[in-house]
Amino acid sequence: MAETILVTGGCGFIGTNFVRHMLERYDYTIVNLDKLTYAGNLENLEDVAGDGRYTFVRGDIASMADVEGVFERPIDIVVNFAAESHVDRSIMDPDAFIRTNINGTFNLLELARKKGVGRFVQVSTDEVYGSLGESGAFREDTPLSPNSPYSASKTAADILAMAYFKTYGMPVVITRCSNNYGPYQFPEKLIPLMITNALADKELPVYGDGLNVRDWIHVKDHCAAIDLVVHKGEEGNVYNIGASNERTNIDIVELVLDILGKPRSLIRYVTDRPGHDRRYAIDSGKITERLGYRPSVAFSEGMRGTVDWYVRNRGWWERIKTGAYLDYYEKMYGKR
Ligand code: NAD
Ligand code: TDX
Repeated sequence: MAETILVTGGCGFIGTNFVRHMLERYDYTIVNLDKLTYAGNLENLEDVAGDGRYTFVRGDIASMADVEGVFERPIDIVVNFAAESHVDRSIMDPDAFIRTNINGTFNLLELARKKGVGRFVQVSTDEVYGSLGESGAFREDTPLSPNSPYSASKTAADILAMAYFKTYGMPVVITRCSNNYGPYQFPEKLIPLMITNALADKELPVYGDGLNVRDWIHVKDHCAAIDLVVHKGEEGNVYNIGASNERTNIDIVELVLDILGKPRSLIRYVTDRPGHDRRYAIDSGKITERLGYRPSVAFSEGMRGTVDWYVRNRGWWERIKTGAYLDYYEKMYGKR
């Protein structure tokens, strides 16, 4: 019988792309456990909902009962994407970040340990390393130094996962990726927020001086790297994932405006994010050398394709940018 992968958070941005990536390439049975928070959208996987190899289970990783329920079926591999993922929300209201990112990961580790799961991939982030100065890049041995409630909660989960490897010999592997972009990203994050605001001729809010640097990777390359880690990653190891595309935020915003043929006058500089990390850069040398990872999407093409996706899928983001989203937007940007 084909092995079963439990993907958590499969209705979010990266999880959606990963479920599709795996179904297209392999014969695994995939169980997607997702709470359907504001960031989870069943519409993202409508096209695979009828695939006999795919099952959706609505549930909360922070509820032990929900996790026990999903583990009633045999699970061979866990890939844990489920998280509260937006730094600004973690600053406004950290509670859910602690619950989901820490307690939720703990519940999954516990059940995976009891059931003897063969592989546990904890999808983490480069933000656990904190902020860089003008030079250098994060390596796997860079000390952990998170600065936001979001990154602190992800760091706690990483440390817990590694303790399960050291104490119980659990087959844990951790991935730490840089900033993703691509289709299905929720329009609270920089790139989709700027694309969708520009398409609606709304102001583009740039924090601080716009010179913070992020290292961008197309979500396809992130999914391909996780695929490698699922199949070839060595237990007890951390793998950084990136694509060597450092850009200032203002460069990104101007690129979006240029692709769409919209005026620079839409840009508005706003009050900075508290504790705003200045620069991220990923050294992917380890995964490249040990697992043969190579990013395949050139940044300029990836950005054009992404902008094009939001142009073609206007209904997708217009349905999101209503109700609770508008309340969030007003709270976050109204008086900024
Ligand atoms: P997202 O916010 O788009 O999606 C998160 C998904 O998790 C949603 O479907 C949501 O409904 C689900 N979820 C949230 N709380 C849950 C809970 N308690 N129980 C079950 N499901 C729950 O996030 P994303 O951008 O796709 O990120 C996925 C993972 O990748 C996260 O762990 C994040 O930390 C990590 N990551 C993201 C990036 C990035 O640039 N987006 C970069 C590196 C790592
Ligand atoms: O309106 C905005 N204006 C702005 O200037 C927003 C939403 C963001 N920014 C800036 C802040 C950051 O310097 O853009 C940069 C990117 O911001 P986000 O898209 O919020 O991403 P970031 O804070 O870098 O975190 C992301 O990368 C690592 C993801 O959200 C995390 O889930 C991932 O772990």
